[in-house]
Amino acid sequence: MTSTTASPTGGLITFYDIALAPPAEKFACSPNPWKTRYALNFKKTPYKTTWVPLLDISSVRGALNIPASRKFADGSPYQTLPVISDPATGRIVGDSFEIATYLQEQYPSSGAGDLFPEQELDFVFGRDLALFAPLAEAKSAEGTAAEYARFNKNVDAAFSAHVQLMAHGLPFDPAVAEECKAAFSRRAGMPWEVMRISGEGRTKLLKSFEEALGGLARLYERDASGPFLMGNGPNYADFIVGAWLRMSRGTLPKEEWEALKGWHSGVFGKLHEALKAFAQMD
Ligand SMILES: N[C@@H](CCC(=O)N[C@@H](CS)C(=O)NCC(=O)O)C(=O)O
Repeated sequence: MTSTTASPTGGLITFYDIALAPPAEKFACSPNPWKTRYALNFKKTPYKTTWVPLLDISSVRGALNIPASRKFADGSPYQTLPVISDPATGRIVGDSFEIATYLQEQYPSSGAGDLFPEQELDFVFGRDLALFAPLAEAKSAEGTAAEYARFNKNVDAAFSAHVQLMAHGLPFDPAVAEECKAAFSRRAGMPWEVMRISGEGRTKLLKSFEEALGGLARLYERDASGPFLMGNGPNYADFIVGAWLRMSRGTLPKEEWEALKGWHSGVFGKLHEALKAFAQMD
């Protein structure tokens, strides 16, 4: 478990999200923190956001004394956000999936209710990924949450396989942009400029992205009333997809984001629009 317990004190939950270009609220597009923001807003659990600059994540998370939730391919710890710290219980939780299961267990009937209603989430992205840091397994998932954990991993994989379309669109803080690019290049083991994809390669990868999202779109077509997987109310599975749509919106060139919203009968555009009701920031 990527969590720890301190003494309960009372007060608001602190939610740690990644600050990219200022103002942080405008450019927030990190998918895992977005999953948490959607979940917190759904649960209506009062919280305040601490914006952590990308290059400060290791020191901020390190000071919270929780283990890393991911590892780099060489086995060394990869310090990530989101993290929440809940003074009502003293719990500090440092993995988006574990945060969602924590909120459900701790605040079962708060806000809009159940984050994990029972449903089949049979979306599989079968391709092997050569990522600089393998995707994390959610260890704590049991019961209905286990189905969501599998879904989380497959959705993460489908989007991560196409993240090269997004990397050069990341809205870095101009004051530290060069350091951020250098950090990403180091991890990926290639110069920043080599990570850029354009021309025919880009057209092919976009096509692959659209196809990869086809299986996901079919789940959205199950309940034609939409815009969410189970009709007119969202659950954590919608937040997983919606969080990656936030990343796509924040990093893809405008015309590609507009196209994505229209793929597969517009299910993703409609989902993104409907999730705005759960996207408020403090
Ligand atoms: N398994 C973790 C993964 C978190 C994760 O990968 N976070 C990314 C942002 S979406 C991060 O913190 N990246 C920081 C960096 O790349 O330096 C979770 O679900 O919370």
